[in-house]
Amino acid sequence: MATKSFANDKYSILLPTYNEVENLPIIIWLIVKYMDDFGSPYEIIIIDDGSPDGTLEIAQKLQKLYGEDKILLRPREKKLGLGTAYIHGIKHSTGNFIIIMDADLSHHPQFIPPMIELQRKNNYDIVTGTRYINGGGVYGWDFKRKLISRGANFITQILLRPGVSDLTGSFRLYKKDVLQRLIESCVSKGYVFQMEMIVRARQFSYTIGEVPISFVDRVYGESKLGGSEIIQFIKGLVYLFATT
Ligand SMILES: Nc1nc2c(ncn2[C@@H]2O[C@H](COP(=O)(O)OP(=O)(O)O)[C@@H](O)[C@H]2O)c(=O)[nH]1
Ligand SMILES: [Mg+2]
Repeated sequence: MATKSFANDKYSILLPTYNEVENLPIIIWLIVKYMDDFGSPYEIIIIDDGSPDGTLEIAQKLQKLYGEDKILLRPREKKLGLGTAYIHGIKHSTGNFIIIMDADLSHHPQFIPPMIELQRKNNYDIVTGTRYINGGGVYGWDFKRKLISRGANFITQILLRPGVSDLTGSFRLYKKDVLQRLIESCVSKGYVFQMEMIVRARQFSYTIGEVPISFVDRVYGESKLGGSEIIQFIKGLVYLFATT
């Protein structure tokens, strides 16, 4: 068997931000530390949606500090939602792999190298971080939030049998062409979007690997999950159940 060379692989890390002024310098520092150590080429694309807290100004300072080849700024005028933020980021990416993660420090960059290694080992189309198997975990969430997340995963497992343990997580590595095709085929907005991506991936017979991650609730800033998101999720689930 010929060994595949990974020398041409480049990783585009998409960081959507809305009011992450405290978190951004730390997450960037950590990504740079772990990716420089790992040694593969990468870029970080920050998609800020007009955060009123000055996230973009901090991002500009970080760009000066780390360099324009490493940090790309692709801001938008106003808050247009996560789904379109990803599409916007992909458009400007130069890597053949895309990593999607939150900027609020819930997703620790230490898990990026194991995700890349697992992808390489099995040539997976997608590797997703999982909080729900083999040493993964959730820290800092109250009972209600844990119940919502577990409940959403549990119901989806029963209805759609996607064979992946964490459907609502958003810390993932994708082959770029795979992500593009998935995003084009997804209809939902909001939190259900992450789940639909996995369900569609199964439909297209993409292969998916899982890396256990510990998810830590944000310390700074506010979550954007509200009651309407839960309703949206249930609607999306019923839709997928009826159509896939
Ligand atoms: N660009 C952009 N980023 C967003 C938007 N909504 C949330 N984010 C970012 O997406 C990530 C996840 O959001 P968060 O509120 O932490 O969701 P939660 O972890 O599920 O509570 C964070 O990095 C946010 O700053 C948006 O409308 N536009
Ligand atoms: Mg968060």
